[in-house]
Amino acid sequence: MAIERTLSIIKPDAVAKNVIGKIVSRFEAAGLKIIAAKLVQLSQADAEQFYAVHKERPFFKDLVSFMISGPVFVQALEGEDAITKNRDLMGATDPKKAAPGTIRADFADSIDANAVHGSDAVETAKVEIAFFFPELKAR
Ligand code: RTP
Ligand code: MG
Repeated sequence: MAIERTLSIIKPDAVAKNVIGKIVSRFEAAGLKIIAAKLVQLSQADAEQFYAVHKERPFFKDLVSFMISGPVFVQALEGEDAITKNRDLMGATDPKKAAPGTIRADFADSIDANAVHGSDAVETAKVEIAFFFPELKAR
């Protein structure tokens, strides 16, 4: 299996619940290393650019307003099979459908306030990591 990098965002709902540490512990326990991290308040333009792939979707406006409703904790994670591993730890987008023991099952309230974001492919991970951590040397 390949060493990969992925972008994780702990969304405003989870930051507000004070569970950054609990979520980060799950990444660490799964062998994912944090190679960059910061707490940031996204602007509307940041959130619109970050989620640009969804701009024609009906939920886009709500997604952007939610993502700027408070600070987010952004991390670049590195490890074996990091993209899939992170998506497995996160669970399904809708917490009602997320498997027990996943981050979304344990910490998310709704499909909008769903605790975490994770890159979904090698190419998107590259773009998303460069968006938040342009200083990180590409591997
Ligand atoms: P993310 O990008 O945040 O990691 O989430 P994801 O891959 O599991 O889901 P995605 O399809 O990329 O959607 C991005 C975010 O938009 C919100 N969403 N709402 N109301 C809806 O039907 C709906 N569908 C998606 C979710 O907050 C999702 O995380
Ligand atoms: Mg997605």
